[in-house]
Amino acid sequence: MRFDVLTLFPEIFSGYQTQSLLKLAIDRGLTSVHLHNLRDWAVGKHRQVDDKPFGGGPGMLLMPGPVVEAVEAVQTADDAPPGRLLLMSPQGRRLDQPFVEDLATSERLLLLCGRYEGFDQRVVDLLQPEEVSIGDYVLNGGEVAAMTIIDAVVRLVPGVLGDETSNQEDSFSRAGRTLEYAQYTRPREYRGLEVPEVLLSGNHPEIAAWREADALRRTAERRGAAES
Ligand code: 6GU
Repeated sequence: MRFDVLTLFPEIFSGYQTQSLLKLAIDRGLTSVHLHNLRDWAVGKHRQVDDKPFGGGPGMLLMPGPVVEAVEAVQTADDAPPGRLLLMSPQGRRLDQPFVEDLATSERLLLLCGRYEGFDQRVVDLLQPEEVSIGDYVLNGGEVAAMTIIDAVVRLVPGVLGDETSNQEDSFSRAGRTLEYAQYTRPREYRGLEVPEVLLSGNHPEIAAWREADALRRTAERRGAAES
């Protein structure tokens, strides 16, 4: 799985790339992340990438030229498949686990990050990206959203998680897409709070039933009724 990130601030990704599960995936040869600075496609003495909106209004917009040319150059740079182009935008399709699972089937994702007040509309009209939002709140730029998408997708790449079953038990991944059940480790008692007896029983059908019930209860409590 290959990720290409197009951003004005590639350095935001440096710690993430070298410190996380992503690094393990890169080291295992299961994924690669290629960072591209949009400013490399800017022209003129000032390498300008943004300008004021026609018609007035606050903030600055990313100009179409550097963005469109950057995407075209990156998409055709080598013999990698052109991939799916995602544009980070609070107006996009909201990310959830089914969407993440769908993205994880792709061989290559291109993540286009904006800053300031967004992109000139012609970026969208020409490139026809899939616009993606990570939730209904406003970020200062798409970088944190792109990192979120990479983080969620990379853990679904086969071989990235040590234990292949571990993501199937996570919140939103289980059958019915409930929240995850409560979990306990040692000690058996801590400050008067005891681990539920059933989890110590060794009775696996009973443990599975307790977990299912706990997941449903938590989901109903926190999110309204579970889906299934
Ligand atoms: Cl993808 N970008 C920005 N700027 N804000 C957001 C977002 C993306 N998703 C939620 N808020």
